[in-house]
Amino acid sequence: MGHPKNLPESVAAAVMKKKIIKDHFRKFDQNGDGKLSLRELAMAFDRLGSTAPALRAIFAILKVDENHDGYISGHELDKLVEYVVERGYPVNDSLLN
Ligand SMILES: [Ca+2]
Ligand SMILES: [Ca+2]
Repeated sequence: MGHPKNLPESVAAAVMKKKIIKDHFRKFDQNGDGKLSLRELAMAFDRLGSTAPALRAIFAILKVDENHDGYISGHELDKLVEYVVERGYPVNDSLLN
């Protein structure tokens, strides 16, 4: 069996990680329209350390753009966060700067 004592801590860490990622992407909404364009996404992925940010942005939009408007907005952003977590990008406090 695992270590139940550690569970709350890891859950908290996962929540914090998602919050950092979400804040990170929100920061890259540079024209402030509440949506992430392909270009804004690419810049955000670049900052995350992606080796092919433009390509990654396209994949991300294909994966999470539910209303097919070509932008990430609303709860699509939460799906984007899940996608980024799955990809396993290194997420740490340096993204907050
Ligand atoms: Ca925008
Ligand atoms: Ca959309």
